[in-house]
Amino acid sequence: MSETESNNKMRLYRNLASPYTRRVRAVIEELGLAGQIEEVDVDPYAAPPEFLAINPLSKVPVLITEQGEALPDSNLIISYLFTRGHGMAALPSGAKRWAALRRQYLAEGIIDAAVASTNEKRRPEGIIYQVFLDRQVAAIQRAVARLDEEAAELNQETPTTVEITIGCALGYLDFRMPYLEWRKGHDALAAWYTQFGERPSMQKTAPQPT
Ligand SMILES: N[C@@H](CCC(=O)N[C@@H](CS)C(=O)NCC(=O)O)C(=O)O
Repeated sequence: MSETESNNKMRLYRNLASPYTRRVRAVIEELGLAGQIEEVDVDPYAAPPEFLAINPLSKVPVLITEQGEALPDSNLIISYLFTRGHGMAALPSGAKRWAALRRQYLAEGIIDAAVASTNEKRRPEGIIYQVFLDRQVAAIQRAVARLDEEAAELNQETPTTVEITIGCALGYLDFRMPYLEWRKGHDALAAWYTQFGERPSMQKTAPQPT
């Protein structure tokens, strides 16, 4: 069956350990779009041929739109989902917008560094590059410290993509790098996350080993 012949639902290719997938799935929950999207598990590292036909980069998440367009990136997908549902706060305007987007970018950077570390640690022991791992940890720690300084700026009741991304980044640290103990010395961010993590969108998308 081709993408366009399907039942007009959107389709999300996902991996339940992936923090990029989680951002998208949490937004789907917040926007009330779950009933319009069929989810399909894929292991991007196994690069199955039918998935490569959808995304030559072999990365998840990928959203197939109702028109059969394959969107291969979490930010691209989230932009598309915002045209399909309502219920999340828009980013602030003016100067606050750039501060908010900067925080989101820091959280994306935490995710990138933590995923890169996880992949590096999967190499055969002799070729794991410790200098690279140390650099990722340092970047994560500095970014967590910055977000902690700015925790008062984070919304609790009406999340934007900024809060969703920060929640997914911190959840991924708990999942893959708990030994970093990111909460230590970051009381404000830890307190924000404890409450934010209770949201159904966060609870339903908690990372799972795959
Ligand atoms: N920029 C992409 C990154 C997606 C990404 O790197 N996903 C990882 C899973 S956590 C993946 O599929 N990796 C497979 C690979 O790199 O071969 C996004 O935001 O969606």
